[in-house]
Amino acid sequence: MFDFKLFKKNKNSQARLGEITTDHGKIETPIFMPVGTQATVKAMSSRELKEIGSQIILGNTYHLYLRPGDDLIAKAGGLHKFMNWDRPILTDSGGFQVFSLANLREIEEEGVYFQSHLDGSKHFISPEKSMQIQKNLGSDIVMAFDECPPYPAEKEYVEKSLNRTLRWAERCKKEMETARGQALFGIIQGGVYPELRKQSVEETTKFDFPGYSIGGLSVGEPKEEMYKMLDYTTPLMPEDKPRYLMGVGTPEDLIEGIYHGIDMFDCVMPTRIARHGQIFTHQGRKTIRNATYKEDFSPLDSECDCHVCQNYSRGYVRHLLKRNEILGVRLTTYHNLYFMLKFSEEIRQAIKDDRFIDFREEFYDKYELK
Ligand code: PRF
Ligand code: ZN
Repeated sequence: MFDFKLFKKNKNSQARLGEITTDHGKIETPIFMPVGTQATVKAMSSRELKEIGSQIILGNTYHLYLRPGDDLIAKAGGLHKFMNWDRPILTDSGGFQVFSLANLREIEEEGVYFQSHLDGSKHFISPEKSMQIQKNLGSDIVMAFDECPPYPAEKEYVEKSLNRTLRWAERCKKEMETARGQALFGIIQGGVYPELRKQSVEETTKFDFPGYSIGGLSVGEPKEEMYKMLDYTTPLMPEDKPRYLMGVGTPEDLIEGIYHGIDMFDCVMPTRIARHGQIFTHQGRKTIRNATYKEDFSPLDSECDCHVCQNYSRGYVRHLLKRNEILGVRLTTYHNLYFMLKFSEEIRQAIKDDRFIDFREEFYDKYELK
């Protein structure tokens, strides 16, 4: 079971309001998806994830295949059961992680040979293998096995890679024919070359996937370049399918992505910076570890109504972080994820009320960009 309904389109931008239905429930879009690489959103229990309103989380083929192994997770009854998460899960295919983490990778037509970033052991992942792993995990949304070229990369290389990704997409689709209740998303590549993005959209959509993601962005190119590519690419994509911008998800990226018609985002940033003592506020990012906050007994963000902001002060959280107390990281993670989810909800409400453009303006007026 997989369905996408488009409820509303914003008049003065490409922002959209929609809803995805999966076997594990519905997802309102636009949405931010917390990242749970190792079958856990770091520092968050599934009860807390529900408490802050997470509708869908992300898992990673590459990491779970290496440890604890997808066969073990299958034995446990799938990833949902293994990690006690009964709402939707999206899994990335491993392609991107192999390219960014593994050592000595070798890309061939058949698939990718690589050595584990953990112990150097040798492995091979093909489109078929990635699909088999994701079938074992039992995620609701499965990503095609693609190649994400680095930035910068020669146009010739990006084109070659793009065509291989297309041939891999076909193999992924074939392998998923036997899967039930799992929707396979195609991935648009093409680097920062408009003609290649266009070709990728045209060829990938021929497979009629239930959803499409934009990959290969936020890989080191300037932000302006990423927004330019979005501006060019999303209007070429089918209106009636969800659009997912992979690995992108700061507050400002959400605003700009949604402005350009993106429905789904994921990013490790909110949880990663939380572990380094940084928090989101309506005024921008703040490093709560800094001495400035030593005697600050106000909430992390005075405009946030999360459990942490209602009950703990900046000074206290700073003390916990400085002492490396486990609770410190739990509290900053909880707040940062709540911030992203509440922010998504406010954007959905703004689209509903026909005031997305005003909302965007108000955000930039207040939020200090670094
Ligand atoms: N492909 C896949 N996963 C990804 C990316 C990609 O291009 C990116 C790029 N931002 C993040 N995660 N499969
Ligand atoms: Zn808060």
